[in-house]
Amino acid sequence: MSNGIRNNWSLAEIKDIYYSPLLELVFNAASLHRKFNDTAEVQVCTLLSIKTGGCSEDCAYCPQAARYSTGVDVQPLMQKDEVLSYAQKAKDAGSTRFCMGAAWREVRDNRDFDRVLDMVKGVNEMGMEVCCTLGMLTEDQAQKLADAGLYAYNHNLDTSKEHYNEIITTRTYDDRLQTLDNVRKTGMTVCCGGIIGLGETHTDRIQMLHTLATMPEHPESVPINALVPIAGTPLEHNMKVDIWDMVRMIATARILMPKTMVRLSAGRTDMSIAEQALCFMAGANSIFAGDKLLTTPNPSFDEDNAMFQLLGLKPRTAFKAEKQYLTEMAEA
Ligand code: SAM
Ligand code: DTB
Ligand code: SF4
Repeated sequence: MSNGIRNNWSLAEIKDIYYSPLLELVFNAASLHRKFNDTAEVQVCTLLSIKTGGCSEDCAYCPQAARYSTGVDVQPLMQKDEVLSYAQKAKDAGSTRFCMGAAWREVRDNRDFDRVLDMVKGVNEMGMEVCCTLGMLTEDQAQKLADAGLYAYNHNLDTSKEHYNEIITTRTYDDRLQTLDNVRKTGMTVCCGGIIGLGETHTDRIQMLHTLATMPEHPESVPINALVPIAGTPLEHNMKVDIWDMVRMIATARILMPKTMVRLSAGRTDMSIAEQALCFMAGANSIFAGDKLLTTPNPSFDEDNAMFQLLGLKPRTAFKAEKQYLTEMAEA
């Protein structure tokens, strides 16, 4: 707590922050952001779906769940060389983190996993922070990924424990927490956040933030996704997420977890530059770049470059936290 990072937030405290007057909330978040981070910097991550569609889970928002007809073509696991050439393109376009996603319920110990381990090694050797999101992991599988050079593992809570069963029934919240624990034990960084617009209440959002902010170590990155409603899924007619809800969520996350990378994730194609600027002001300091997320559209590199120029933002360099740590150690 001496470094200003707290893991003992109460629900009542979070509620007070979340419901504070909006401009006051943004000002407080922006002030803390300035204190803890370089506010001109935004981490640019690129996503690639390395195995698309045909997933056995029933996540009500997801275009890749086999049980909904969403028009997503099922694709087998990509070849390593093809993935590495995407990673190189992303690096050339200014991304410093490359995240590979698979529409799997969980990792299985088979040749596909061995191929993913090879991809992780390859991207790591290119000097990018490499991240995967592959579903549930055992501790042993997490260790194999860490040994291959995986920098971060993404596994979202998506919503509150209370609302979880309304969205997913094929696995439990505790399964999710167990995977996060397995990742943490290996020393890899944790990327864990959620989605707003699933039909949850404000209390659900507060509860999810409470779960994240009271973990023994805060996730190093917290993606905040706005639901991208997908035709054919149970949530296809959900209302568009209000930008003020997005700003409130980001600002609250920033205050609770001041050093965490808060990622303005899915939903940017529906936001103006002015709306995204408000999110950066409220403490967002990471985005997914490239014209596709996993299966849905995202602003192009060119559009984002123009936005960065306009707002005076610059991409964060790779492995910055580690470099800072080494400098501090050398100076101590
Ligand atoms: N299958 C793995 C899993 O579920 O952990 C990894 C891939 S999964 C697509 C990664 C995350 O994408 C989900 O946890 C969810 O937060 C997000 N996501 C999926 N569909 C979305 C949508 N339609 N709108 C917003 N976020 C979405
Ligand atoms: C995260 O929180 N959002 C990203 C990433 N982690 C894997 C995924 C968003 C997916 C949006 C729907 C799609 O493109 O399929
Ligand atoms: Fe499968 Fe992940 Fe989509 Fe759920 S979110 S259906 S686990 S790909």
